[in-house]
Amino acid sequence: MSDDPTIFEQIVAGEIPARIVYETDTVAAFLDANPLAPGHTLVVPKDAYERLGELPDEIAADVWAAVQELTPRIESAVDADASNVGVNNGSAAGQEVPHVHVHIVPRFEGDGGRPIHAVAG
Ligand code: DGP
Repeated sequence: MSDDPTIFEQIVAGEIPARIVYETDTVAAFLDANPLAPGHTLVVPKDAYERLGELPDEIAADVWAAVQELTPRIESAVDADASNVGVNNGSAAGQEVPHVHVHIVPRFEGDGGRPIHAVAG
């Protein structure tokens, strides 16, 4: 694996602009640059781990706590009815950025989107 900082480390460091919506010592969240829906947000550990299985337990807990806190807040902010919450874990699953990130994608009644179990269908 490369030692070059990931795009998301550069965002966390303030080297690449992003709309940061949440930050703690260990976790950040910012709006996705290529949103699938209004409010599409990415939650990341500040340190770069490529795969979910590499996350230390305490960091995984911090990431999930952020996802739990942010999901209803984002739904409320964009007046969504629901959300898809998911991780593309590895390139064969569509992971493009090698830094764990949880997608929170707001969903709206009748938006025509597919459920997460149909993404590979
Ligand atoms: P994935 O395919 O799961 O690795 O999703 C990567 C997401 O990251 C994709 O939805 C677009 C987003 N993304 C890529 N580069 C940037 C960036 O520089 N800034 C922001 N805000 N999002 C980015």
